[in-house]
Amino acid sequence: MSVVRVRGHRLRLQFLGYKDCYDIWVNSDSPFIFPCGFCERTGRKLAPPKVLDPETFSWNAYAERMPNFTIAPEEVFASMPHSLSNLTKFELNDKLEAIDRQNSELICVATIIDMLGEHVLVHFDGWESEYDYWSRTSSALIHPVGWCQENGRLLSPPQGFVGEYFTWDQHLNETGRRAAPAECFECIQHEFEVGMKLEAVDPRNQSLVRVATVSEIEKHRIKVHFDDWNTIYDEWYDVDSFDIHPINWCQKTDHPLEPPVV
Ligand code: MLZ
Repeated sequence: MSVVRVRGHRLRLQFLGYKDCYDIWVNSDSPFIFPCGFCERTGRKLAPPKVLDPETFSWNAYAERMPNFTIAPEEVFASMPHSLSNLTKFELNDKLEAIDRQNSELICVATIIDMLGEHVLVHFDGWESEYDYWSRTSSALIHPVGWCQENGRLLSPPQGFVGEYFTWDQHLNETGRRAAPAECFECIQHEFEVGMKLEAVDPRNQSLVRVATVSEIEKHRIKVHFDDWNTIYDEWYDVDSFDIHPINWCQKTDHPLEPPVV
């Protein structure tokens, strides 16, 4: 990716060779941005710029061909030392029960398939990777094996499961994996309350951060109302979202803040 704009603490990133409609905004200390060479160093697959061959892509050769191209120095990546080691108690391939973020009424059989610092990548057994998400270990989205049974909730079995009813014992046996131990999960209760003020990224124009108010709370997410905007624009954010900030965050990080409209 390429940095195409800097706004205070936030960066607009463009996928090299792709249209700007795919651009994303991140905080400059995001744990999900890495220096060139990170994938090679850590055995991860790097998707190269559009039309280039993933087998032969090299950053140095690419930089030589492109005018005005500089490689971001390692020291600008605040989270890098964190990302290089596993700071959680999970191990790769541990099994768990996790909320499907796209169908938040479903709690499903899942596996940890990657780890970065304080984050784990949750994959749903038998499903395509489109449902995968990175989660903090403190998130209320993830639970240990047996949580649904203890809490009287229905557990969605892996896609393609055939049999009368799903049991973890059998699934762990068949996959040869362990259940993530309970101490991996350090679910922290959030302290948001309805009416609290905050600063939130506008999901419709991600370059903007607006004055906002918590309008509803759930266990793992809050509904955010943008002050003086119609409630149809209210938006849900996970409590650990990187796009919600305490008041005065914009001022402290030298980012413009959009005030209420009136
Ligand atoms: N309605 C969807 C639900 C998918 C749930 C996936 N959970 C990981 C479907 O059946 O495709």
